[in-house]
Amino acid sequence: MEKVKQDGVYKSVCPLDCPDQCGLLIHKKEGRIEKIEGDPDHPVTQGAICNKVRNMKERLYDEKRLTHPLRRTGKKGEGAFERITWSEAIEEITQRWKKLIETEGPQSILPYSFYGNMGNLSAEGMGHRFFHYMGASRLERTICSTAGGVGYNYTMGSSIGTDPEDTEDAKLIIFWGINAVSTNMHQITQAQKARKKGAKVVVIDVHKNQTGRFADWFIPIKPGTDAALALGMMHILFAEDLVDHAFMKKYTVGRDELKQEAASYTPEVVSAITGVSQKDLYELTRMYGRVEPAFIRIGNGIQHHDNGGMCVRTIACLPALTGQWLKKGGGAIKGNSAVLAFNTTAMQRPDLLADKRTRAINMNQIGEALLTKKEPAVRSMYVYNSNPALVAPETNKVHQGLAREDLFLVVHDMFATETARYADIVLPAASSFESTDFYTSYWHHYVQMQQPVMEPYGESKNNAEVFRLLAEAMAFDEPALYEDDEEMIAQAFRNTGNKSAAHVTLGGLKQDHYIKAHRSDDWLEHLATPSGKIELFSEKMEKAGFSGVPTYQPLPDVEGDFLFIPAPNHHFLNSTFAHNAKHTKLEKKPKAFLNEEDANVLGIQNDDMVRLYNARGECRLPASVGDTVLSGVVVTQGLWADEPGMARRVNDLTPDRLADMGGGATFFSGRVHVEKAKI
Ligand SMILES: Nc1nc2c(c(=O)[nH]1)N[C@H]1C(S)=C(S)[C@@H](COP(=O)(O)OP(=O)(O)OC[C@H]3O[C@@H](n4cnc5c(=O)[nH]c(N)nc54)[C@H](O)[C@@H]3O)O[C@H]1N2
Ligand SMILES: Nc1nc2c(c(=O)[nH]1)N[C@H]1C(S)=C(S)[C@@H](COP(=O)(O)OP(=O)(O)OC[C@H]3O[C@@H](n4cnc5c(=O)[nH]c(N)nc54)[C@H](O)[C@@H]3O)O[C@H]1N2
Ligand code: SF4
Ligand SMILES: [Mo]
Repeated sequence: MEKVKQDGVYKSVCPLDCPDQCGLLIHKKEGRIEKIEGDPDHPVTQGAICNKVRNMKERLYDEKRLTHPLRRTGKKGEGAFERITWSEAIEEITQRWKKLIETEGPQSILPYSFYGNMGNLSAEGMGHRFFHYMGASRLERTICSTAGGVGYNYTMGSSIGTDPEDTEDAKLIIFWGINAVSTNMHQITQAQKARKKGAKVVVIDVHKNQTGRFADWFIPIKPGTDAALALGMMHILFAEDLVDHAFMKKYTVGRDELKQEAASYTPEVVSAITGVSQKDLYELTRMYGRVEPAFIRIGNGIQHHDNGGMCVRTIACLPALTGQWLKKGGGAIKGNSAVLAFNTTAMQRPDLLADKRTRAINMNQIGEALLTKKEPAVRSMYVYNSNPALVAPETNKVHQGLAREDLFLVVHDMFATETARYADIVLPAASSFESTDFYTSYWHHYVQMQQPVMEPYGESKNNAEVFRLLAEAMAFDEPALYEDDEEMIAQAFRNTGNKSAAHVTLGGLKQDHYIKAHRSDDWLEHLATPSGKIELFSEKMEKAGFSGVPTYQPLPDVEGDFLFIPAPNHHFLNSTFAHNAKHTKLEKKPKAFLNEEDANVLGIQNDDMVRLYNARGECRLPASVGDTVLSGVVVTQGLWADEPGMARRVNDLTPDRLADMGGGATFFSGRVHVEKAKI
């Protein structure tokens, strides 16, 4: 293992679940990290980082950080614990698991994890091997972008799009359902460069937030109606012959079917559905049809809806109609992870799972899974890299499930999160800066390596280390469970089946730090769709029970008067930083954005406390009244820490219905009632 770096300045990488995956410089003095800044040598992020991570030091050395294992002494959820040693913790966990495996079978144990640390060893590595070998229930990791991912793949074959470094050459940039000023700041930097060269920036969103304010033209839209807008654009593109026939002939299948479908989406129909005026629809479409290169940044917001998969599948067709994929900087990005695809099979070793029929539980319905006790009941859960008590839909249900007396809960985290409060055993997690790992961005095309730059904080250990200890105590006799970090990284880049990353090796990463994938110039000719082309019509979709051509499906109209969009905020990253004083101070306070017409009707003024409620629960937040949202819409920002007496857990209100594709989450398709709070 590499020795921890001593005083000096070291290259590092941001571990957070953020597309930018910035290169960092860590300044170490007298054994402590004294400053974190951007690395000017990183080809894409070029030394600029967000405020969150500039203040990351406060989080790494926060006095609330866990330093040693804990055992619960009070009631579940109370947060009363006593200190125990690592060997006591490992012994207790494995004794309980051995017994459960004997009496109820390994599927009574469920790992629950996400990308709290995007390192691939952390999130895609030993945990998978360990639980596969055990035969535990599997987790469908669907909370973030699967609906849109599946939808995009129906059109384009895989998660591949424009190289973001080229987008400064675009002349039209559309941010579609993405709050990029907060969530993808270097795409904004590219837009600024493009703008200096004459580009126009359009933002299509349900909330005029920082990104809407950055736009040259902000187009407000009714939530969940974007597929109709895209179809309306296609209608006009075909009608006015603004399409690129030669491109479509060579690179697509299904243009006649699409043209026919789009015919019914007249400007009149589309305007009524979306709330976008016919005039604006024509103007947007003609701009998109005539200005090139035109680039669309497809965000996560449009796919956290019941119809989110189809929505992304539909928008992803637009660049093919106008041939933008061949213009440098044109096209679209939903994600780019296929460009850096590594050998996940070698990392996760699904072959270790003896029973291939082992059940899988959708993480979006974790509350339901804990409460309904489908056979075999989940009797133990091991949570790492995630905080389901705050981030999952229908958190009221999740809390009830976590409070079950017969659930043996282990939480491995850097902080005593809302989830950890229910744990029987809490394990302290080492941060990414205390670990070895490799990072592949899902936006830019670079892979980076992290080597330890900080001593483990207290007794904390990283994810892989804990799984090795657990494997030993379980007496698991499988060499793959004991491999070291560097061996695993080396394996990740062997036999990847991905030519773009064929030159990436462990040695190379150690030496060069930033390695770019080489996407072949003719990538558009070898897409991973069944036809190898861009599929405007998809037989595969028909077989899966969808319409083969893009189509618009309205959101279900149930549960409340207002569509409720609980989006992320600027200074937190999901619930990460929500517990850190510095970041909450910067973010100030949660707000519920309301349209002033609605507020007038309800007698609500700026800063009044409002009560948002539906059959699932309620929240109380200060109102922000204005014209940033359309009438009939309420937007909040951020997953705020759950403090006693403060009803601000927005996910108490969100539905655990699944999206149309990939079992994705529908965070933004819920509805609420709104009233002035009586306090
Ligand atoms: N600061 C910060 N950065 C983050 C995160 C964070 O929490 N904070 N989270 C990270 C993660 S895990 C992810 S997945 C990404 C997500 O980042 P984004 O891709 O930006 O996605 P969201 O922020 O979920 O939603 C984006 C926008 O979609 C809008 N929206 C919601 N519904 C609709 C709709 O029906 N139509 C349209 N047109 N717009 C709609 C919302 O108002 C919001 O402005 O950001 C990452 N980066
Ligand atoms: N209302 C609403 N809810 C949402 C969203 C939304 O837009 N609106 N966004 C959704 C999306 S897109 C996502 S991706 C999910 C994200 O949900 P989560 O993946 O749960 O993200 P975080 O809340 O950031 O929690 C990550 C946890 O991992 C811990 N952690 C960090 N590094 C390590 C490590 O190395 N080891 C271990 N063991 N733990 C570590 C952190 O301390 C933190 O507690 O939230 C979803 N929830
Ligand atoms: S959170 Fe995103 S923008 Fe901020 S430093 Fe990390 S990768 Fe860069
Ligand atoms: Mo996400």
